[in-house]
Amino acid sequence: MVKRRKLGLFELYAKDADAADRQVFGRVSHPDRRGFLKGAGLTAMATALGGFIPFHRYMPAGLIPAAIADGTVDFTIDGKDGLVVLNDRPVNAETPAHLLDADITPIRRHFVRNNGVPPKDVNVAQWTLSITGEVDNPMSFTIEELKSQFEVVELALQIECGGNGRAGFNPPAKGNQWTTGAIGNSKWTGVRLKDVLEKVGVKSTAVYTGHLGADTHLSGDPEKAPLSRGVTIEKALDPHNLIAFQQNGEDIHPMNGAPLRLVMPGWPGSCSQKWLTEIVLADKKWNGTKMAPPSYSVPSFPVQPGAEVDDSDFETFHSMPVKSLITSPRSGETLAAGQSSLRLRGHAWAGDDTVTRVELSNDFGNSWTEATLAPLMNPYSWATWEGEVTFPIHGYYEIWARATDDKGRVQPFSVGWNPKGYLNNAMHRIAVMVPQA
Ligand SMILES: Nc1nc2c(c(=O)[nH]1)N[C@H]1C(S)=C(S)[C@@H](COP(=O)(O)O)O[C@H]1N2
Ligand SMILES: [Mo]
Repeated sequence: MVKRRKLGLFELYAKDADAADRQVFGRVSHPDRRGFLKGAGLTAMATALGGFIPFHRYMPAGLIPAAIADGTVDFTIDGKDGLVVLNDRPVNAETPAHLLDADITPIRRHFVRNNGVPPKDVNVAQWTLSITGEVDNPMSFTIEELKSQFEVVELALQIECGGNGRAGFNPPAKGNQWTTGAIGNSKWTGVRLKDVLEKVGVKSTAVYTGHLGADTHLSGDPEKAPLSRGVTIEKALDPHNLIAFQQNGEDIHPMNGAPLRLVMPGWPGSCSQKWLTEIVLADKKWNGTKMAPPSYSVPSFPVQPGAEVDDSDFETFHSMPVKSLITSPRSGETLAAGQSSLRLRGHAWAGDDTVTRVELSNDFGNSWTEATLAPLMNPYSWATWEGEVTFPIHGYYEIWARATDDKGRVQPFSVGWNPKGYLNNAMHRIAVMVPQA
């Protein structure tokens, strides 16, 4: 059973009470923490508590109001809406399935997966991207130069974290407990990575890329990169990889990599370097942070749940597996009295491959009805599907969705365990109550 974790208030306040005040109530009352909550922060607190607080002027900052002290809080990220925060340092937040209903994921609904601390005070005009390593002419480009020297394209592209679905593994795997929401399909505007690589000249010795970004390590150590992944040169030269400077026609959200990021759809999201500053072409597999097993790797043979696996028995995975999501209705709906059928909608995707079919079941997988797939906006976009199920009698139902890819692979009921909790493409299910007529 997947569980959704919000940040506990005490956990939040214990880490950094000032930051907690800011997150929960929008402002810090006083830097030395002896002050009192005022203005917008007070208004936010009163709203959260459901009314005016007569003695607010005596209420110490950093005090967790008793009314919500045993609760959890939706830690808010400016410009994001409805995301469930799994961690606040580094910031990691996923999107509930019903908020991913749009064909194009709005910026405010695109999940956030950070391994470190995003850069502050980004200077867009001075931002440069260097291409180095096994190239004929190492070069640097400002964002303006990228825009003027290469064709600018816009594509709807899925980015899915390799650990999406991790919460479904038992025994649990360490790391962010993503349920289903580490997936997004925004429209990205940028230039093709392929065009830029061809301009600098790819040497025949180049077999791998390495990606570097401007975020910093949680430890503060400037020598350490929080994440630096790469892909095979064949994948890098796919014309659907973008060096992107816009998301849905607007500036990229700061947490999604502004002002410049890679979007490498199909492979784990970690390949899509945010705050991109440099791409190195290497003559062997890139050795940046989180390239080596067990990161983004699974055992090369099935293992018993909970088993210890030697690093040498891991393989780095590439394309993400076929998967689907039910985005409408949201789980837990009760139908109107007398309603005996339900229309459903969602999306499906299959890494580097193509979704050919989506099916729905309301009898725990005993029988299936086929949904209709809308045409793809472009390769590597997710596909939107629509379908209908009918209910023979009142009661509790689960609706399961499963997608099939063009290689005939079908989503499983559950996936084999792996130590780091990657690649969980088990079927998505929602609960529906059908009342007595
Ligand atoms: N520089 C940098 N790029 C990064 C990351 C990071 O921590 N630092 N996280 C990666 C991971 S693991 C994922 S899944 C995607 C998530 O992209 P998003 O946060 O825009 O949804 O960004 C990738 N790019
Ligand atoms: Mo990720």
